[in-house]
Amino acid sequence: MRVDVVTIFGEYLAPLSLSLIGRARAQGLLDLRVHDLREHTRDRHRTVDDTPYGGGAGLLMKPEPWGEALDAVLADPPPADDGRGPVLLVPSPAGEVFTQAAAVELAAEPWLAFACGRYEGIDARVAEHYRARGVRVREVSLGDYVLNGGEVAVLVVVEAVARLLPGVVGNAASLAEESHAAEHDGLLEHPAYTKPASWRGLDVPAVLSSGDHGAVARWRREEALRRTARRRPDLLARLDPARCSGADLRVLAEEGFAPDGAGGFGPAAPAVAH
Ligand code: 97T
Repeated sequence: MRVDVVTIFGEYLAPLSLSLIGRARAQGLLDLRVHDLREHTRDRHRTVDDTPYGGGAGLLMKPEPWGEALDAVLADPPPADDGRGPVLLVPSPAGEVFTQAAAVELAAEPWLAFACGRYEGIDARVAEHYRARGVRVREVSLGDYVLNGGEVAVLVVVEAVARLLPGVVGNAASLAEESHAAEHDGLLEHPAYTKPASWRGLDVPAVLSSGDHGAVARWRREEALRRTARRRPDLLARLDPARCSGADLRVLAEEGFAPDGAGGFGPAAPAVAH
C-alpha cells in the first residue's frame, strides 16, 4: 500500500518508523511518504495560514499550497493504482467518526493520501475541489475531542489500517481480526487475567481455572454484555436480539436494556406499578 502524507510537521510522524509499521515499511509492504506543505508555497515567508472570512478566532490553512501539494501527490501514482487514484483522508473534528469498519475498507485500497490541517482547519474549497475532480475525499474524526492538528489522527488511521495488511501483523492474527467482530457481536471484550492467580489480594475469578469451557464462555459473554451496557450502551443498538440467549436477555434486563423493536437493544421501559 502507498500512503502519502502532506503536513507542516513531518517530525510528528516519526513513530511511523517504529515497531510493526516501521518493519512493514522496511519490508516494502507499506510505502509511506511524508511531504512538507511549505515546499509548495511561493512566498518568502512560506505562508500556509490566514484569517477566516466572516471573522472569528484562529487561523485557517490557505488553499493554494494545498492545491499545489495535492496536485503533486496525485501526479505520482503508485504502480498498484487502479486508475481511481487515492482515497484522500482529511482529519477533522467535523468528519465522520473513524471506525474499525472504515479501517477494513481502507485496507483494501492500494493508495491513501492524508491532508493534515493545523489551526482551525483547511479552507473548505480544497475538499470541494478534489471531490469535483472525482477524488474520493473522506473527512475523518477520531472522536469528540479537540486536537492541535491532523497528524495524530494520521498516526491512528495508518496504524489501524496497516495492521490489517497481509504480512504486517501475521496472517493468523489478521484472520482472527476479521472473525472478531462477528464472533463477539460488536461487544466490548470481557476482562482478561494472567498469572499469578492472586495479586495484591486480588484473585482471578475461580470459573477461569475451573476447566469448564462452557462455564468460561458463559462468564465471558455475561461480562462482555455488562461492560458494554455500562460503558458503551450505544453499541447495544447494533446487537441482534436473534443472536441472544435467554441468559443474555436476563443479563441485559438487569442492566436496564431490552430489545428496541428495531433490531437492537435500548433502555428498557421502566416497569409501572399498578
Ligand atoms: O481537532 C482536530 C484538529 C485537526 C484535525 C483533526 C482533529 C480531530 O480529529 N479527531 C478529533 C479531532
